[in-house]
Amino acid sequence: MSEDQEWNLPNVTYGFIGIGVMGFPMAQNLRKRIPKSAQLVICEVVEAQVKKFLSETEPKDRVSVASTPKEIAEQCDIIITMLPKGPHVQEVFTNKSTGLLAGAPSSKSILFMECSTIDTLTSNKVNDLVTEAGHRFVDAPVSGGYNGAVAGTLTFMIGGSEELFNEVRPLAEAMGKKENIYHCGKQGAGLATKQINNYLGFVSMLGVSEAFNMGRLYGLNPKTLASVVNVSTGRCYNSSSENPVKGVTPTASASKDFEGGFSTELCQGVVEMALQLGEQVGAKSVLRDVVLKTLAEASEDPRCKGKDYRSIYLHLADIEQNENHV
Ligand SMILES: *[C@@H]1O[C@H](CO)[C@@H](O)[C@H](O)[C@H]1NC(C)=O
Ligand SMILES: *[C@@H]1O[C@H](CO)[C@@H](O)[C@H](O)[C@H]1NC(C)=O
Ligand SMILES: CC(=O)N[C@H]1CO[C@H](CO)[C@@H](O)[C@@H]1O
Repeated sequence: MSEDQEWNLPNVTYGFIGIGVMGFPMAQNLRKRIPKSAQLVICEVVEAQVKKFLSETEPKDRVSVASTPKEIAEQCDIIITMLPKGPHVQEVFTNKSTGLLAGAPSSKSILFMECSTIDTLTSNKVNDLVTEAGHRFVDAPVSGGYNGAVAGTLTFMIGGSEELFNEVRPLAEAMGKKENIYHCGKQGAGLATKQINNYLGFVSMLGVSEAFNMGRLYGLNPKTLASVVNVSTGRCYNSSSENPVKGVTPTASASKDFEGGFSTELCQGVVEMALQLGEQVGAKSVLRDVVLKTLAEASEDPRCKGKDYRSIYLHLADIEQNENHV
């Protein structure tokens, strides 16, 4: 079996918009796995990212650059977008002079795989416009962070019809982990799933932080506490693998003083989206106000700002430094 057959991707023209922190390695992995003779057209506002991408590919790799999303739509059959926020997605799709829909010919049906983490209402709106114009759209947010994007082991949460899911699955596999490609339901369900998971992750981290701060103030050895929690009802991913007390889990972000990872501000954005979603569907939440307030405060706290969100522990414990329990 040739490599091309292995990835089962059609020999068409691919577009990738948003060559940022996540988009860059995702587009690189895509280039490696689409057929050799297929063209990849990229579009990115930050000039330096475009230069870097081109410098890391060879002419035989068939990568070209478009200056607007419109040009991408004119040339491409499958288009992936990976953008920071809802307004960027809206602009890229709907700008009357430079947007994707301005360039998408009515003579073909383009497949849009929208990987940004944005609110479901914006995604629904864009989906409606794309569908009305005779094209196809799925929301396909990812988790796994920068490292997952580089390694090609991302998790994809996909929203759209069964038929569309089957169509985008090979694309997701080219950038993610085969076992972690999920069809979450109809359009919007991928985003809802991602946001709800992040909400739960944050709430559980908050609980772990409060618990370990109580233990600290009582004078418990955090490693012993963690060992008991790990085999008891309090156990969760974050208590066992991402303990916020430095040294309890050597590979945890606490042991790197919360450098890198999923920043408090990004976490705040996604959790806010999740809670908006909860409100839209009328889900009761007793934690809502506390969670929003805590995240708003933490994202202004120098101990947490720009750091992995698990630094919420320092904010809650009101300590400057994590003691090292190695
Ligand atoms: C569309 O794009 C043009 C060119 O980038 C920009 O000047 C204009 O403000 C955009 N229009 C909207 C409605 O955002
Ligand atoms: C549980 O806690 C200990 C700390 O004693 C830690 O080393 C270990 O990795 C934790 N995780 C699991 C799954 O046991
Ligand atoms: C709050 C917290 O630590 N969340 C993490 C808990 O574990 C899940 C599972 O991997 C992570 O995705 C969350 O980020």
